Amino acid sequence: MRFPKNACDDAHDADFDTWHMDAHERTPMRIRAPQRASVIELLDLSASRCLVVALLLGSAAIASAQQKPKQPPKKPDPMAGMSGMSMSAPKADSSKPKKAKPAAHDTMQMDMSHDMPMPVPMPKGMPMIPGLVGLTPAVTEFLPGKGVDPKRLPLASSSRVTRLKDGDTLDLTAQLVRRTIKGRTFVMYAYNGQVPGPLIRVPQNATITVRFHNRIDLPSTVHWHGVRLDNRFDGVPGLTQDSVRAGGDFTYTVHFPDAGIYWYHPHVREDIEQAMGLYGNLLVDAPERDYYAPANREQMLVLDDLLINADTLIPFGKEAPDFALMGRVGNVLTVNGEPRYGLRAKKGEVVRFFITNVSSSRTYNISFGGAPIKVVAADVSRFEREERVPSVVLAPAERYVVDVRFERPGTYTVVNAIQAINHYAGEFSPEVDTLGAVTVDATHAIPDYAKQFATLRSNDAVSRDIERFRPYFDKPPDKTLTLTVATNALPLATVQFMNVDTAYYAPVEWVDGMPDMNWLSTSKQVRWILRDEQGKENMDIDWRAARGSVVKLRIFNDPKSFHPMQHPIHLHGQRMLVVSRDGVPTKNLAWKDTAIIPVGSTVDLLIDASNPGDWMLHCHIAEHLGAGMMTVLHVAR
Ligand SMILES: [Cu+2]
Repeated sequence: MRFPKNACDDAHDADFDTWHMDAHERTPMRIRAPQRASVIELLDLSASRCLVVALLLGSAAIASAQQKPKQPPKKPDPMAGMSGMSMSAPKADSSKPKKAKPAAHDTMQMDMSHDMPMPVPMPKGMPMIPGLVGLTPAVTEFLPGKGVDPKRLPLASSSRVTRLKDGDTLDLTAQLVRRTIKGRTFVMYAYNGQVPGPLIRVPQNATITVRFHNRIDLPSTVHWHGVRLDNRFDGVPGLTQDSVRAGGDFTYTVHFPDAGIYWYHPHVREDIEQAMGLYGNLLVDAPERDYYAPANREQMLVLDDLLINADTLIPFGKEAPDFALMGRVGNVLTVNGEPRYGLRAKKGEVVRFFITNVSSSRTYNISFGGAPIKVVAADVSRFEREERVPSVVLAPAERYVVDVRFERPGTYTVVNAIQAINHYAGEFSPEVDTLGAVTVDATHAIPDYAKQFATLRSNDAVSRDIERFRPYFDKPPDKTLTLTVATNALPLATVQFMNVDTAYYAPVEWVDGMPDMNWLSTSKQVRWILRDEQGKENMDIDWRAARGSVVKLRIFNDPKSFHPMQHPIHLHGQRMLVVSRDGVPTKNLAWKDTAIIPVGSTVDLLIDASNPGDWMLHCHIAEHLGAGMMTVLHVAR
């Protein structure tokens, strides 16, 4: 299949030669505490046993009388692209979910007609809870390209750099592709046949035209994440445009006012489309040659996770997202679309990594085998001051730019080192997933940037830009949102379990410590909520700001909700500062478009509401967005 070529499409950038490095195998490394289970681990044999047991025992454990959820009144629906993305999840009593008695929640009847027999992979040593065995999510299963012969589809390739200049045009096609992951072949999605999609590299202040062609089997759009562009091209169906039907086209004009690392993805059923490969980076170059300190090389790291059971992908819910409680957390971690990342570097080399988390729900904590890390920039700007950090935490949709120096020859493992939680055992345990490795040879890097790397630069331009916002840092909030959840018709066992489980919680849940309960929950039963100070929720909130105003948004993540967990909150089309968390001011600021709100925390965000239009604010956990966790900030034109 050929795509129209434009401008410098496919112009290969030597700096990115190692984008998808090696096929040569390394021994997978996984370090864990003894006796501890990992969600990363696929449950192979025990999963199939679990299925057999599940099918045998299933119906016995099921309560009767499934209650059909009531439909709420019709409202403008930014997710109206397809039924499953509708925000019209049923409203249950959400006032104080934690105190609700289990009996107040309807129980779910097993409905075999939904044809989703696949059991969710459980981590080793973690049994399904008996009351859930045999249940399946109350949705029809969906996987891309039903009935399509994978052999007739193009094999996905790795991402290539597409350099565009002001005024250029790009054709971007979302299409079905064949991908082989760990020896198994799946039908998935890609932009222009590439996973990640083409790396669109543009100079700051460029305006480009993107002719989007939707050739997948779902409606879609393209959202230009973090870019403060014209509202008409923000890609939100029902709010800024109609969704692009399968086979349809839409032309976007994208203007890039800020340098840095951004990304593009669909805004329709992200839980399916983004998870199946529709994501790509936008790299915006500042005109200043010394915008960043010098580095020997640039690398993109796009972090994703896929949920695979034996030989198949775990199907998605057709009518509504499943995994609605804590989002779909994959068990195969990928970097740039591949299960293993590799890079060969020279001794003393300084590598600049542009890291993006495109996962549906997973938060990462990335480090480089002990190599020193300097954090340089975040979502929408550089930091006021460069800082040495031991690791980098990225919630879904966040980006960080880090410089790493590999001083000595040898192998440096790129790892995700986190605290796992087992909700059944009530235990936390350290877990380290190896994402890849940097192999450093004895040849010395030229030039040697040791001195520049050792220097922590101050970015005065960033501080000066922020200076005019400082008078607003301590003002009272203009808007307060509480993050919580309402449920209805969940399985009784889930309700009973969660009522006990919320006695302990982690500020951040790094893994899915309750995969079966999570899998069974769909957005028909779970509604995630942004609630304002007047008690209005999600799309009912009427939130307006004057153009050019500085809006203080306070977000509180209620630890007493039915299922407390962190939420990465993303605001479209504007930039914001995380000015404080739990009353502690942030000392070193960078402009952001996504901020993680840990459980129990209160985070103050200062929004530079300078871009007119209707802009979504939502949780970037794809299933939480699919379960209604969104509102709109209207900035007057
Ligand atoms: Cu969320």
